[in-house]
Amino acid sequence: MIHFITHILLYTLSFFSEAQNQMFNNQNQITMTTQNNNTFQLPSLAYSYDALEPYIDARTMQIHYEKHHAAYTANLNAAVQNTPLAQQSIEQILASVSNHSAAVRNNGGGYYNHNLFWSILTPASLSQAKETYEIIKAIHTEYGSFDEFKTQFSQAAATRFGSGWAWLSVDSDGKLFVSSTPNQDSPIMDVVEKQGTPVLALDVWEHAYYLHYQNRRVDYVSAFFNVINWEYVNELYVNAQK
Ligand code: MN3
Repeated sequence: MIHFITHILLYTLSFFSEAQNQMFNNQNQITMTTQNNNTFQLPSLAYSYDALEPYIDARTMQIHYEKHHAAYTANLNAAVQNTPLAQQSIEQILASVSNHSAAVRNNGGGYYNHNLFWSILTPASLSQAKETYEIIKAIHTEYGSFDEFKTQFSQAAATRFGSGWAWLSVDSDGKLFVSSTPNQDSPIMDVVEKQGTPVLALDVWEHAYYLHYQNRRVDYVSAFFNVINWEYVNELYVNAQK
């Protein structure tokens, strides 16, 4: 009898924790694009600070999220407060960013880019580029091989002078393209050379890697490929095709 009760209890607990994870994930996705009371919220992370070790270290993650991302969020809120922008989504704001202040461009970009960056990362044990994913099929079609895509993306990340980002995005014809942007600019902004919907992002600001990698940006870029959440990148790719 006790054995039976223990069994039921364990089953109930595992069900509850599954439901909680689901809730956590959903919340994470929702906060990416919405606001509460016209205030942009720092999204919750779906993993702990040390979950991406040894590729991205816990101290870098903590400072990056709690200090850098939190500052972009606070500064964005300050920049849009009491303006019509406070009623818009971050995607809407950035799509017409050429009309807005440098504070909106830099902090709005910083807010959006980091939201995306955290969501496309996952512990190495869960990082799987499955051949059945539409995004992986498209990478093969577009670049000939996964390795060729990796080379082009890594080159974009390595050669971005100073601070910025490397991207894989979907253009208006539904095709993939690799690009890089300076500072906190992003492919969804109307100020970049080529606009698109980003599905993969890599932060190459020194604050993203210097504690662990110092000047070795190339090693950080290569490590990044171990902690990509391809399942979610695939979801973004499929949505971008609609
Ligand atoms: Mn950053």
